[in-house]
Amino acid sequence: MRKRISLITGANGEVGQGLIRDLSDSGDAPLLALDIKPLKDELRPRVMNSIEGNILDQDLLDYLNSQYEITTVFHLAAFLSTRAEFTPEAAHRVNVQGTINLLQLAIEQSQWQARPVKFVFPSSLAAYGLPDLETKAAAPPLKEDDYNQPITMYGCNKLYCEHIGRYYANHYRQLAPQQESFYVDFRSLRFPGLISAYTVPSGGTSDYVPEMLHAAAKKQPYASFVRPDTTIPFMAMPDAIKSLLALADSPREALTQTVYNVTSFTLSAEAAAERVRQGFPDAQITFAEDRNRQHIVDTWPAMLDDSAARRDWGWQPDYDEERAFNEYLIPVLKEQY
Ligand code: AKB
Repeated sequence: MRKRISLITGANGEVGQGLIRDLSDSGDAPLLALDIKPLKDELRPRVMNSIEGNILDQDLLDYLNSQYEITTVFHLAAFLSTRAEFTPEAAHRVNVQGTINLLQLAIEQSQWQARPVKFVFPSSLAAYGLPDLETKAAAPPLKEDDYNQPITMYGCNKLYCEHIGRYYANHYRQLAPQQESFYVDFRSLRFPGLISAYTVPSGGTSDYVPEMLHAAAKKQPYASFVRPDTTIPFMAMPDAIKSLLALADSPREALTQTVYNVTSFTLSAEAAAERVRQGFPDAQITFAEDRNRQHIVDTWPAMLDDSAARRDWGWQPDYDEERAFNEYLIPVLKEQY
């Protein structure tokens, strides 16, 4: 007998850790955590099994296929946008081939279980690419199909994987004779920058806000790598987890598209620094622009239009800017350090 589980790849990342906490609290299907690094000790009791391994290792994925009945895949593993620019081809392998490997696993599981496996894929505002700052300043909140011209390997990978997921959901092996219509129930969210009170992300380009917060909580000075006026949307981690779970739980018939924007509040780097100073009056925040990372963030929209998610599956964030900083980030950080 194979064991029924939900598989989480990239389990040790900031979204993975939050998802493991929430899913294990709600007592849903047992969890199988997969990550290139060993799972944090405090999360181990929350999962049925944790595996240290690479999503490019086909033998490992074959082993998982033989051992488990996987009902849902939360495929979070990825090289983030800054890290991916140092080794773009390696990022492409992990972000694209890794995703195809997981989709293939999900297809085989769907066929074996005779029902579609759910595949939940976080995409990113990095899938957008605005041509210049004037266009960014004048743009309304962007819908999913606007300005899909990313300038990073990570953004290209996310945009492509949204499409490849749609292919696996609707058109896989469409020409095969007598092919039964097994498919993967692929659903994707486009996240803004995420801010967690528990973890500092690594290798992203929206990291300046979580980094300035955690540095202030640890009484360390911080130099932001983007200019004070740099503006993109953000979301507190509890809302990110809430949105992933809400999309995963939505009835298939309610979903009119494969990819949904979700967003909470728009914030400039200076406004973020001001929020941090209000919570930590000794915070030492300066600005030292890194031209290359600045250029990446300048192509990302200031606002996302998440009306499709609100309409189709009732998405609504719990944390606006005020609540995110004053009821979640600052109090939790004060307790932590
Ligand atoms: C990154 O900065 O690469 C990520 C993202 C915006 O998806 N946080």
